[in-house]
Amino acid sequence: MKEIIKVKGMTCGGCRAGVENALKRVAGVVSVEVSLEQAQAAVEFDEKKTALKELKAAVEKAGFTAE
Ligand SMILES: [Cu+2]
Repeated sequence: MKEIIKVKGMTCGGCRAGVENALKRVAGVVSVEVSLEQAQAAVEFDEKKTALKELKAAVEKAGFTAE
């Protein structure tokens, strides 16, 4: 399935890459597209292996706010 996560706190390409890498490291994530301009991450994942809650936790752990 695919979900859009609102990400607060990204200010540059480094932040964008940080969020992207944090999400890609989560088992079950198929693809990640992070937009700095739109302050969001589009994540495609296998819902049998992970959940939206876990994806948001990964973003938070990377130092950003996920909504
Ligand atoms: Cu940055």
